[in-house]
Amino acid sequence: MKRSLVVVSNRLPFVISTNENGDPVRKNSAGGLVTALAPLVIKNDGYWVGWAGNDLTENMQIPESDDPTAIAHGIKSSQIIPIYLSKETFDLYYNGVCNGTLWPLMHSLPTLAVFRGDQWSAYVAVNELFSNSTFEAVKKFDNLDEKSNLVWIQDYQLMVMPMMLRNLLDEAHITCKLAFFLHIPFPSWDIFRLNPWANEILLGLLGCDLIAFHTNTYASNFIECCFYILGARVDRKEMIIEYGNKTSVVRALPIGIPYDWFEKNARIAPKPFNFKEKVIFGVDRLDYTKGIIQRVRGYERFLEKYPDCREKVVFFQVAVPSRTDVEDYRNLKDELEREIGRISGRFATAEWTPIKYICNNISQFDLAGYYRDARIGLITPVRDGMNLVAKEYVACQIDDPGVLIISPFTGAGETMNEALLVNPLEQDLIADAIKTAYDMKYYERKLRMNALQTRERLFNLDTWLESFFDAVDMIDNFKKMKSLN
Ligand code: GDG
Repeated sequence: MKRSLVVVSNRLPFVISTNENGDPVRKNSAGGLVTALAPLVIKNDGYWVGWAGNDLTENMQIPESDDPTAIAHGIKSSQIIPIYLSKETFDLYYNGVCNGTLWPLMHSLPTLAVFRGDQWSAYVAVNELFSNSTFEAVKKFDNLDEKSNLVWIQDYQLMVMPMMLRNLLDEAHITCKLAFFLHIPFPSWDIFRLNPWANEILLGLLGCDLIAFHTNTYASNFIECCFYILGARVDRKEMIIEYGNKTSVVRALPIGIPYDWFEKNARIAPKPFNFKEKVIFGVDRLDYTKGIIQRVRGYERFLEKYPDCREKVVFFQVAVPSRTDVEDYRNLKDELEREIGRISGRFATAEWTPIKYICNNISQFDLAGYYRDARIGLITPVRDGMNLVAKEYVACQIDDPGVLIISPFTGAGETMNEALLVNPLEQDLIADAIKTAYDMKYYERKLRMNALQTRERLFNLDTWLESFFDAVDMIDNFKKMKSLN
């Protein structure tokens, strides 16, 4: 079924930069979200509202795509509604509130969060811009009375815009469902209430008909926050919230990966490692939530505790530079590099380096080869909404399967029960988990990996999209099921 659809996300599926003649060109973005949502916008002739980078100014035309291999190639410029932000506003909104306040708080690291009123005002103002632009996009729909009309808002950068948009749509008597997906964790009430703007965020989200999260834990944290902070009426069993005259349905809809793509490319990706040692592999955005420093120290403990394993393993960590405008992220990079240098200095021999480290982007195609050839996938965030890397590692274990070690403080860790689960904060446990994985016999690796693969193959990215649209189409039925107190 084709439906009228607007996707709203902080970033468009490409950034605009200017070529040597000063003309704007699209630079494609990769990543799970673009892979999932671009085909959806193309199929439905929908619109996409988002920011296209600092180079795009109001007098510029959005160019058409000149790269037929890009996932977003089929999205015409007429389907794009760009958001223009001054550098100063972007800094307050994105580096300030999104990365400096919400990111640490939502990952239950409140002491890293900075709360500043001027930044918050910019966040609200930017959300209003998004709301106004989305309203203009909705007005282009063929039928403004159609019940399947949908706006799908993505992630924590846009948490107050839903209620703004709901009010605009209601005043104009336009029929349109609003849905929201949060890609990061929703913390417990006790953490969330530390945010001085907690009420505004909850009220903003309650402008949606459907509010979806990766896990039941996040969904129930959100319901409890609405109950305790706003005093909303909630039905915990049916997962429905009523506040004023608005009713919202809450759901856990865990995201998956394009499984077949990874499995297929793992068969043809080039061989990345040319050493004989077993590879322990990690790849993450360089972010403090990913637990990279703790992981490196856990590996150090492994080398200390199991000296026989020295020179038989190499830990290969890829850290993708991220949010380099934010001081905490620059400090993290310095600290990580100091730790890697220290540990290498401590254990290296003339023939052997215990850690190899790349601080750069690598393509997902090449990554498929890294995953395939790593004996151990070591994925230990201190907190992570889902973590797609763990799922991608599993999909690429095509022949002699490796062992996944994962932190239970990730969305993925809640269901990947056949992996080795390890608390990322305890170095001894990381050391022991690496040893267990190192020693694990073929039949046990195969048994565990088969079970992990079966689940991820089934609950893949397409399944996620289907479950999302099933939930959207059931919203009106769900709302009737409430028995609120
Ligand atoms: C957020 C939430 C949630 C890896 N290296 C490069 C690269 N990758 C790809 C991986 C993977 C993705 O990036 C990373 O996904 P994660 O899930 O690990 O992490 P976040 O970026 O933090 O994503 C997270 C996710 O949203 C989805 O809802 O799982 O919890 O934090 O697909 O293959 N991509 C590019 N260059 C690289 O060098 N472009």
